[in-house]
Amino acid sequence: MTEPFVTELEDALRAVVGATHVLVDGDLRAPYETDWTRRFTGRARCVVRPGDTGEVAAVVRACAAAGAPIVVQGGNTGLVGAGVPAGGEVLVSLARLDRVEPVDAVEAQVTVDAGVTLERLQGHARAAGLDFGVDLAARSAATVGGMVATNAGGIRVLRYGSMRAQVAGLEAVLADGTVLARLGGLAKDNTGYDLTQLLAGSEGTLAVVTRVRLRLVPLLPARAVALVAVAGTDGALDLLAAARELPALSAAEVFYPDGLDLVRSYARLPAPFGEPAGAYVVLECAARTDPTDGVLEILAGCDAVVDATVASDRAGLDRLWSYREAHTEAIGAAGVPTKLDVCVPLGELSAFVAELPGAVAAVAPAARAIVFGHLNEGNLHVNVLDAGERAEEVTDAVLRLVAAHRGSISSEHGVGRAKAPWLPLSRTPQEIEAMRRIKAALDPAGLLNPGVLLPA
Ligand code: 2HG
Ligand code: ZN
Repeated sequence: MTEPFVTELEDALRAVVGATHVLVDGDLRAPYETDWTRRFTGRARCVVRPGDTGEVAAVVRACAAAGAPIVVQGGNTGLVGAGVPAGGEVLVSLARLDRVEPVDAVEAQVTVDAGVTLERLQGHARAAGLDFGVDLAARSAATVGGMVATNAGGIRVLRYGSMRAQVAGLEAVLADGTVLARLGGLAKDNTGYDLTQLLAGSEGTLAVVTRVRLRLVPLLPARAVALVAVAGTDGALDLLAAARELPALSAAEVFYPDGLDLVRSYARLPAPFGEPAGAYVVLECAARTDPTDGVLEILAGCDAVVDATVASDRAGLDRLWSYREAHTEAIGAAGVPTKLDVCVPLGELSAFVAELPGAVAAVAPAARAIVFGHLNEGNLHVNVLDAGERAEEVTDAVLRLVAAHRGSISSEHGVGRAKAPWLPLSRTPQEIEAMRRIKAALDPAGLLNPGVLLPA
C-alpha cells in the first residue's frame, strides 16, 4: 500500500467525521489497539470515530472504495480478539453512537445506539420502571452493539435468554455502505428472512450494527442471593435441579476453591464459610416481593447443601455476588490468562470438570485452570494461568475435551480470531460452507472483520 493511497483514504475519512475523529498518531491509537486482557493486539491503519449512522455508512463506503479492511469496536471488552486489529485495518469505534430514545412503555421496548453501555441502558430502563434482561460483569464498559454482535449472555440467561432474545430489531450498515433498518419491534413478523437474528451473533463479519430495538422486562425490586457450599459439581447440579422449582430464580452460577482463593486475596474478602468446600453456587431470585423464604425453603430441603449464606439487602447482595463477579479481575491480576468460554451438556459437566486439569497438565505441566461460570447453561469460563509458551496447545487440549463431551467451543463470548481455527470442532463442514456463502453474499470483498469467526 503506497503512502499517497493511505493519505487519500484518511482525507476522505476526515471529510466524513472531522479531523479530530480520525486518529493516526500511535499514542492516540494505542488504547484501541489492545484488548483489556492484554492478550490481543495489532496495529490499526487509523482509528475512525463516526458520530451517527450516516457517518458510519460514509466511512464504510470510503473504506470499500479504497479496498481497506475494517475492524469494528464497541466497548473493547470482548474476550476473543474480534474487536482489535490483526494489523493494518481501519478501526471503526462506535463509542460516539450513544443516543438513547425514550422508553416505549406500551411495547416495553427501547431503541438505543450501538455505543450505549449496558449500565446506561439498565439505568435508562429502570428510570422508566422496567429493566433489561441481560446483565454481565463488564456492564460499565460493554456496549449494546458489541453485545448484539457477539450474542452476549451473562448471569440472567437462565431467566431471559441471551442478547439475541432481547433484540426486536436493528439498524446496520452493510459492507458497501447500504443501511438496513428494521426498528419497528413488531412482536410477530413473518415476512421473510430474519436479518436481525442473522446479524445478532455474526461478530461484525456481515454488517456494522448501529442501532438496536430492545425488549425490556419487568423491574423486579426485591432480590435474594444465596452463596451455597456444595461438595462438588454433582452437588451443584443437584442444587440447581432443586432451585429450578423457584419461579423467581434469575441466576445460578458456579465457582471452585482455587478461584475463590484468588478472589479473596485480590478483593480482600473473608472466607464465606468456616470450612472450605468442593464447589460454590450463587443462586439469585428476583421478584416483586422478597423471595427469601422460597430460597430458604429450597436450601433446607436440598441434601447437596453443605453450608449457605443468604442476603437480601443491597450491601449483602453485592458482597455475595462479589465472590463470583470478581473472578475475571482477580484472575487478570494474577497473570495474562488463556480465556476459554465453553459450554457442555449438564450431564457431561462433572466429567468435564474432573478431566480438565489432566488435559491441561498433559500439554502445560505448570499451568493451572481456574473454572467458573453460568451453571444452568453448562457455560464454563476456563481461565488458564501460567501456560507460558503453551497457550495454543492448552487451547487445543481444552477445546478438544469440550468437543469430546459434545459441547460448544464458544458459549457466549464468540469465536473471534482466538478460536476461528477450532470452529470445525463445533460446526460441520456443511455448516461452515453455508456460513461462508452468506459472508460472500453480504461482504464479497471480505472487508468486515477479516479473520474473525470463519477459519482462514
Ligand atoms: C463472566 O461470566 C464473563 O464473568 C467473563 O463472561 C468470563 O473472564 C471470563 O473468562
Ligand atoms: Zn460469562
